[in-house]
Amino acid sequence: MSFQECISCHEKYGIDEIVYFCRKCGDILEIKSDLGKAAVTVKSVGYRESALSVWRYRCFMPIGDASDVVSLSEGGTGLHRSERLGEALGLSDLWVKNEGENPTGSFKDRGMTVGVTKAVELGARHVICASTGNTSASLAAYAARAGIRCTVLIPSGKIAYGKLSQAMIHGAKVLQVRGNFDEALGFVLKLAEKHRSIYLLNSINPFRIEGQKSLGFEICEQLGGNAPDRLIVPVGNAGNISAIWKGFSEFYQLGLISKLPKMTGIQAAGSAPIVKAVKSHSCKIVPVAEPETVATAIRIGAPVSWKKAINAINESHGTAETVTDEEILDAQKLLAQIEGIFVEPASASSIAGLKKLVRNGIINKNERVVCVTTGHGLKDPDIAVKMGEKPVEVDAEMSAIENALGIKSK
Ligand code: AN7
Repeated sequence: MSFQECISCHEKYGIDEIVYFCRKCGDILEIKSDLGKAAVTVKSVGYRESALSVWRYRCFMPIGDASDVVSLSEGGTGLHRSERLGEALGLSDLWVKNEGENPTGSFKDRGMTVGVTKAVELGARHVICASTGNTSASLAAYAARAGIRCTVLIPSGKIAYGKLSQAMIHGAKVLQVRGNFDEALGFVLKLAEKHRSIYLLNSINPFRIEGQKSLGFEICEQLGGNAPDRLIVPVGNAGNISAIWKGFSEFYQLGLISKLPKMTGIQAAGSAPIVKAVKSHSCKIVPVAEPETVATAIRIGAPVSWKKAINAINESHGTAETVTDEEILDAQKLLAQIEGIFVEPASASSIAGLKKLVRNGIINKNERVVCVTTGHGLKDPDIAVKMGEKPVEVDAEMSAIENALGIKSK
């Protein structure tokens, strides 16, 4: 049987208990998976023949056998060999795992399909989250799919338009809090404690992390049963890096991979409490009161899963690095123009971080590196329009068009 466990004092809680923080010490929880069941299932024909997706890994998920899954076909995203980008950065074996290919355009769908399935299993009729945008877009879609009420709290005026449009069209109640993400999260945590019928689906909810660990599973399978040497991922609230590490670790425990990758987290320079802690060898973060970055998705000053993230980085002998807004936007353009992969600014921070770490000699040129790009570029069209070459307006005449293209008329 799987159960929930406090990451600090190891107090245990039942798998169906609604508890967000340890009642003994106040720290966050994680799921201890029953890997015995998974060990048997992964050897079966059914497993081998199932398509790559989050629910291929149902045997790793703490969901009851009788539960109907709330799904929009998540996971199974492309792992793209990126030779041209590798050449530009001086790397021989570079891959991009493009999570923008998920149903609502970000990796959050991996967590939400499991989180909302669990919510329905527990009888919840109203789900809530605070969000810099993608979490709210995803929760709104899965709540609509499940036919339950959804409320999202977002920081006012600071979320990308594509994400806001998703939460709105899926019928979520959208509250724009006059404050930043960290303040909005503070409110939803209190609300879920106070009103027990409202189920909280921020990444503090360990069932979300369970869904997101499938990102690590998929990468190993797409590389023919091997982990890469290094995994690079943008870090905001730090749920994803923790989840991917849990995925690699579980595959390792089952002998499905023979080594573990160096986990490498990238934060925006104006919002980098985890990088600061890692670089100063501290086992504690100092929250950033006023986080700032063009990558609004990761504009988070007090990441909830910081302890899990620092543990993943240290245990895997990985590292963490900051990137400036300028480096992020340059990387976004580079990836779009030489690989055809359009990602939002936060996602491009993994590419920008890679570039910096190669330049600084931290990453070896022959390492097999996987960069996770976490969200689709269309999430934030304003930035892309600002960054790209402006359209040239021409008269509706052949000669004007040829002229603009610098082609001689025949
Ligand atoms: C594109 O939507 O936190 O470190 O509220 O949207 O797991 O938080 C988004 C985070 C990276 C950081 N890339 O992941 C939210 C939210 C994109 C994101 C992150 C987010 P975590």
